[in-house]
Amino acid sequence: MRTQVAIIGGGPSGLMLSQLLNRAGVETVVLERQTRDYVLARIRAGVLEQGCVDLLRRMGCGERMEREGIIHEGTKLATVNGMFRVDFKARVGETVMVYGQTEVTHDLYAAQDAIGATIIDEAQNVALHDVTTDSPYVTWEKDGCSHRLDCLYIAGCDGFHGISRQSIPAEKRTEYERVYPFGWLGVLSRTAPAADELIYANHPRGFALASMRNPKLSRYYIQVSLSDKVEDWSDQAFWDELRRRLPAAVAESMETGPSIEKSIAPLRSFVTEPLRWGRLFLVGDAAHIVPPTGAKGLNLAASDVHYLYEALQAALTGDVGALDLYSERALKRIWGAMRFSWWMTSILHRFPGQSDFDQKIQEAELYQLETLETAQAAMARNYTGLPY
Ligand code: RFL
Ligand code: PHB
Repeated sequence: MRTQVAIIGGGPSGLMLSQLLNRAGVETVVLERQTRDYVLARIRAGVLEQGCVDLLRRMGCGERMEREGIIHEGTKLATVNGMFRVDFKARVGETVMVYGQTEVTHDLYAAQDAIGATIIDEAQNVALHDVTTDSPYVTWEKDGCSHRLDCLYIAGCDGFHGISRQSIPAEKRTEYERVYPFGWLGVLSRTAPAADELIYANHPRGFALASMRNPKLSRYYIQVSLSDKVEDWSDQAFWDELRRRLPAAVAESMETGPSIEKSIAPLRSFVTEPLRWGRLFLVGDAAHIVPPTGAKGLNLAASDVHYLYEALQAALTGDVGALDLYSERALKRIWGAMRFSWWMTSILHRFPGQSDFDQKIQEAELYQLETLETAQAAMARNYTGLPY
């Protein structure tokens, strides 16, 4: 089998890249380890930046998002002293779109099917070969048979635990990492959202977030200890704890119900550099992880895809030098989102062993955000998305 661009991973990064390239007449093959049902059942991101929204529109995946997505012009932040709002529209003239990653992935698969793109699921033992030569290839197994795909370029879109990054010799990459000493317990429930906008809460018992998917589907998170297991948290225990951490007026009127998904995610900041090794390019979570506090993971995947798409298109029409710029261009934006996600995480969570000094600094950060338009503008600029 032969193609122009082999794409490892059929998550949002891989599907977005495949969709853009196919529409530009470039041949691709996507290799996904899991079944499509498995990929579509994952509950993850909920907030899309304008840049991501525009990219999805440009690739012909904006129709349902336009109809069902909810535009948010600001967000709320809560502390024990009360709740305040950061108005994105007023501060920087931008908004975000609340539309779940599950829906985005669904729309991308539908669009890929409609144009007849090749997506091979349940591809086991994917391996990359001759990546530093002019004729790289990929092998995998499916249904007991071995397969080979020859290509010009490989896009590693296989997430944090994929094989693409691991295929780069350790001495050729530099990794930067911060692991946070807590996790997020997330619950999805068929209930009306607690408020009309997201609420990020800093509370002495730990961080809480009230988010949503649509007017009948809510998504909530609370900071938990890394040793906690999902089984430790009954629905009742979750709702009780969430109520304690949200402002009283919100907690009192909040609708609760059975959880339809419940999971714990650790929090990590991670970047590998560079994003290129020979003809392999890393994209999205394969290259970097942000803690979810800034809602940046999926949005960074979208900007990586945008940069790599432009570089591949240029390379395939004769300007091979464009590929040299991908890593540098993408990393500039990645580090911007790294900083913002780290900052949001550090001002909103309770850290084990946090000193009184640390506590006072956190309060001062939140007070500035509440009272200074310039601080709000900086947050709004970053939350709605740095320019591409
Ligand atoms: P994904 O989604 O992990 O997809 C990678 C795909 O590659 C497949 N794969 C392989 N395929 C073939 N061979 C192999 N060896 C393979 N190994 C893996 C996997 O099965 C998978 O299908 O990475 P991608 O495409 O780069 O997309 C990244 C996003 O999924 C991620 O950044 C976001 O979900 C992060 N995130 C959020 N991002 C936002 O922009 N806004 C948010 O509000 C937001 N909230 C979140 C989040 C992530 C969370 N969790 C659980 C990590 C909230 C949470 C709780
Ligand atoms: C979500 O709705 O899943 C969500 C929203 C905002 C975040 C993280 C997750 O910062």
